[in-house]
Amino acid sequence: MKLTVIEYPDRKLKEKSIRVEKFDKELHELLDAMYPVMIESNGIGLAAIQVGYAKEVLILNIPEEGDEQSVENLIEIINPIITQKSGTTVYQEGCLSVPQFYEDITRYENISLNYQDRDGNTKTLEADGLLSIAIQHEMDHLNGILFIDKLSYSRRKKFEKEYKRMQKEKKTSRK
Ligand code: QAP
Ligand code: CO
Repeated sequence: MKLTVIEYPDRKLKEKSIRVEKFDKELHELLDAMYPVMIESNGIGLAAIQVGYAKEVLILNIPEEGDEQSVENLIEIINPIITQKSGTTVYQEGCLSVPQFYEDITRYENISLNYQDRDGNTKTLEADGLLSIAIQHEMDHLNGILFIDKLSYSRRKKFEKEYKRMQKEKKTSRK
């Protein structure tokens, strides 16, 4: 299974993902293929829709001290539901599907969620800090929402202008 990251403004990213019902080999192959794509693109989170699969699947790998990522910290989350949320926090977010652009986004500071692992076992998780932000960012992808959709009108305009200029630069620098 060869996967590539879909980039804005691809309309696929607006699709709403569907609950996973079968915890089978196909799901495991998707999860196994998503991990190297995330690591090789220097990501800390990736939702299945970003590689073209509209399923409620996301993976996270929050770096430790020294920005090191370890497979031991890989979290695979399927069919997540937030059960509690509190506080607010602001973080300069980015997204593998919106390369080279970062903006401050407000999220809940603490969340609790229920989800399933790759074998369908029900799990609960309490998250704060970067993990909490990353989960909320990836769960937005499951609803077809990108972090740039949360910007004010003027910031969004600034983004569209910068992003278009960057796409043009990319094209002309391609050999
Ligand atoms: C989502 O984002 C996230 O533009 C994961 O050139 C964002 O992994 C979670 C990335 C903020 C928590 C806080 C973005 C890599 C990676 C880029 C990512 C880029 C290279 C984004
Ligand atoms: Co993203």
